[in-house]
Parts: sequence; C-alpha cells; structure tokens
Amino acid sequence: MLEDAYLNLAKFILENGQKKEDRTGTGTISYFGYQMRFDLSEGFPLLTTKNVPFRLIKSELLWFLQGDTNIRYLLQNNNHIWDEWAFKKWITSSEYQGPDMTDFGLRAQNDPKFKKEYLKQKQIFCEKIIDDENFAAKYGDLGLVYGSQWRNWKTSTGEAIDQIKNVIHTIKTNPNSRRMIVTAWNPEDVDNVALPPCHTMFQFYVNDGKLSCQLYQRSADVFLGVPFNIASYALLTNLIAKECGLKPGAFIHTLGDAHIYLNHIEQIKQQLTRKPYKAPKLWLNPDKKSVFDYDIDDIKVEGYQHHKTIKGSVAV
Ligand code: DHF
Ligand code: TMP
Repeated sequence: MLEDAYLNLAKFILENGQKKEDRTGTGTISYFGYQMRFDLSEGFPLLTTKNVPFRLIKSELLWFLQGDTNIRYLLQNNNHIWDEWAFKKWITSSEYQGPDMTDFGLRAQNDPKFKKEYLKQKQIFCEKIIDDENFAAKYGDLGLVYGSQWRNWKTSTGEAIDQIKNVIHTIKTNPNSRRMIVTAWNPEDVDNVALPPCHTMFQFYVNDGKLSCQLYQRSADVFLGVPFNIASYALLTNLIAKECGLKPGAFIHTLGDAHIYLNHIEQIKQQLTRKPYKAPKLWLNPDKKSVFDYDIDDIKVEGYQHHKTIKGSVAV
C-alpha cells in the first residue's frame, strides 16, 4: 500500500522517538533523520486512514506557485491553515487594541474560555483581511515564505530568481542535470520571517521518462503537517511532469526532526488501528499545460475513499 510508508513512520516514531521539548512549549517525541518513498505511478498518496482535505492542499500549492505570500488568497478559498502565523503578526502590532492574545496557541489549548475569545478575535481578523485590501497588504503578508522564495528569490544585486521556472526549463532541456534544485532556506531571512521554511529544499531527477522529486524537510509535524506535505509535493511533481512530457516517478521524503506532538499521540494511535483503502487517482485538466495556468477546478482526486477526520490542534 502506498500509505504504508507513512504509517511505518508514525509507528517508528512512537516506538523509537525520544521526548524532546520544543519552541511551542507543547512537547514532542522526536527522531532525527528518516526517509519515506512513494511510487507515484501506484496512485496519489493522499492518506486514507483519516480525511485529509485535498482542497486545502490544492489552494496552498497554487498559492505558492503564484508567488503569493498573502493569506488573503487562501481565505478567499476558505483555507485557514496559515491564519495563526498572520494573526500573530497582527496581535503584536501597535494597531491591535483587542484583548491580550499573548501565547494564544498554548493558552487556547488549556483554557476553553480563552479559546472562545481567541477564535472570535481570529474571525474578526480574517474578515478584515478579506474585506479591507489595505489591511490585508499590511497584516496578511507572511513575508519571505515559500511563494516568494520559489518564484522571487532576491539576489545580493537586487535581482529576482524564479527557481520554479528555471528548474522546469532545466528538466526540459537538460534532464540529466544533477543541479535541479529549489531552495526555500535563505540564511539571510530566517530570523525575520513568520515561520522559517519547514520544507527547505527539493531536487528533481529524470530517468526512463519519469520525473522524481526528493524533499528535505528540516522539521516535520508527523500528524498534521506531513500528510499535507506528502500530497503537496506529489501534486507538484505530477504538475511539473505533465508540463515536461514525463510520467511521475517517485517522491522521496527525507525528514530532519521528525516529531509527534504529545497532544497528537492518542490521535495517531487511533489512526494506526485503521486499515488503509486503495489510494485515489489524480485528475489534471488535460487542456492545461503550464504549471502556472491551473485553477482550483483543474485539479481533482478521484476515488478518494477514506476514514473519518481525526482532529488535532496545531502548535503555534
Ligand atoms: N505548525 C505546526 N506546528 N505544524 C504544522 O503542521 C504546521 N503547518 C503549517 C504551518 N505551521 C505549522 C502549514 N500547513 C494544518 C495542516 C497543514 C498546515 C497547517 C495546518 C491543519 O490544521 N490541518 C487539519 C485540517 C485543518 C482544516 O480543516 O482547516 C488536519 O486535520 O489535517
Ligand atoms: P519549527 O519552526 O520550530 O520547526 O516549527 C515548525 C512546526 O511546523 C514543526 O512542528 C513542523 C511543522 N510543519 C510541518 O510539519 N510542515 C509544514 O509544511 C510546515 C509549514 C510546518
């Protein structure tokens, strides 16, 4: 089963991970250095042992590919996976006059009354981002995150590099190259960005008419983030392969600090009791050629049979 690589990772961390404190104060069990491999010709690796909302993965990837870093586009597509990081910027600004939201992530986990107030403030914030373009420009932008690093990498001489365009060009014209790399990690920026990139670098490889991709992810939230990351890079690999006239090969996912947050352990144990279904198939609108031309409705998964949602809160 395509999904076994993920289930084995989860099992492995539960059995071999060691307790480790972390930035968010939540606590994890963690293991350093792990690799998964997904053969994309077998199907699309969207996990079936819980419901993984593919529409969120699509809109996030299209957002990256457009070079966009403002959560406004995500909110317009009813995607809230990046809210917390823009909200953090808002509540620490001098313009914010609402109730104290310091450490909202942790406090919302432990204090139901505070959680209610926090969700209310976050909703007000999101509505304002959608309704007020100037407010969005000021507080919706996450700064130098994936979209800008991929499409608009700034050089020391003030120019911009479009890494995605360049890598696609190389795949088409010099597929044996060993330099087909996109990096999001810029040491100059990591200290003044909402969240330093977790998926830091990826490389493409062409052989036998197939395009493979390997990602190095420095930090991996095995329960919440990783299922999204697998599907997102599998989708990206499919999109680029199609534009380049290749078949999708393998997605290789290499993890640095692979961790399960302590408040996700019960959830992942429950997930591991479930039997995976057959992986779904990816459908891409055959009329679209360039990876930059897709809209939300041009991308679909077909035959996605899955177990029920398992909720878990995100550590901020
Ligand atoms: N921080 C942490 N601690 N873990 C992350 O995985 C993470 N991921 C980020 C940003 N910061 C992060 C961006 N990606 C969810 C999934 C991916 C993601 C952020 C959040 C998430 O909460 N997924 C829920 C569904 C959310 C929804 O339906 O709105 C899930 O159950 O998969
Ligand atoms: P860190 O910057 O302290 O490593 O925290 C980032 C957290 O977010 C960490 O738990 C990893 C998780 N994460 C993912 O797993 N995948 C992602 O795509 C993103 C953005 C974050």
